[in-house]
Amino acid sequence: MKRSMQAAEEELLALLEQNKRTFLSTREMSERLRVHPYVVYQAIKELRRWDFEISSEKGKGYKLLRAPDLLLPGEIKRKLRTKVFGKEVLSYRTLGSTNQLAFRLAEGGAPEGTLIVADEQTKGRGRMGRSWYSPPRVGLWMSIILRPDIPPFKAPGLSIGAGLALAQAIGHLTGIEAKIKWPNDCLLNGRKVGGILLELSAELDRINFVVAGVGVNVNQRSSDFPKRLSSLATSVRIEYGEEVSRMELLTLFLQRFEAIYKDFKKKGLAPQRRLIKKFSSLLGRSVAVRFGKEKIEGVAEDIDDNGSLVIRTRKEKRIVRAGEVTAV
Ligand code: BT5
Repeated sequence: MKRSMQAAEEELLALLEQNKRTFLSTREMSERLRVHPYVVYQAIKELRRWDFEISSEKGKGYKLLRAPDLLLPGEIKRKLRTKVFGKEVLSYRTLGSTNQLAFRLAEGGAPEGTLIVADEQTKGRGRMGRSWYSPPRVGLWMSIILRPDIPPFKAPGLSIGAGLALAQAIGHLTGIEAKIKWPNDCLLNGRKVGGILLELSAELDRINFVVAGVGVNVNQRSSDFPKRLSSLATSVRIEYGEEVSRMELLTLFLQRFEAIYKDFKKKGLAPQRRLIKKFSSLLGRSVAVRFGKEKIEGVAEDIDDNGSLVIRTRKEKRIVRAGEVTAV
């Protein structure tokens, strides 16, 4: 399995950053960090794998030349103002899917709030076997482990809660009004900028854990998207016109999501009602919803406290827990 960024590497990095003008020898670093020289050697190798440019000169040692824009665990923990989310952080250069790893870790007992981030995903997944395009360094590809004491049928509301947190975080950072599109999309100017994937381990009446996977296109240019996505997808940078800090967006999102999650466990989405209405791209519009083999048409009237969509058809009111919606 791939390795997460380790504490030794982050400590070494901090040392190199403090001494940007001078070379540091392996011996000096090993003494200052109180680790074996071999650990220093391995850590340098790993940092180079993460694209840190580190020059080395015989007899002199190592010097940091350039650091890439990364989401490192130590920095995330330092910047986050949360109580539970991100107290444990695992950060990977590349992973198949953060959700897949999070699920395995949760099965092994990882605590609530554990955050897994990857710079790139090679098998990023969407719902129903679809794939999620997750190229290196330009997006937020992350999963959070949650252990809410709620019945499983209430879990879909977490997807709306996460979508709302994301829309608010993007709005806060850029001033652009992002929208949530039931059940799991976040839109900027009508195009998909983010998606949520909830995966559940549950018994009939109780949840063991939920993995909340969140993908956000942050710094892609239009030309970075493959053709099949170019008319559907966008990034924060494309709409805002400037590169934005992934770290800042990550921390804003997690802080907001933690607050919504805390309320959600006690009262569902009720406390967010007003905001959901404000941010929703569908409410009040004529829509068609597909779920399984069924399709219904009507007006999207509301999102209830459990995150279900309430549709007013010509004959009746229908409550839909999951599905695909299109505006008609
Ligand atoms: C989603 O699925 O929107 C959920 C996406 C969740 C991704 C995160 S990333 C971190 C975590 N780890 C994972 O492995 N996944 C989660 P869905 O509603 O099924 O939408 C998938 C569809 O969105 C695809 O079929 C494409 O049409 C489109 N799509 C794929 N990649 C995209 C991207 N980067 N930006 C916008 N749209 C994309």
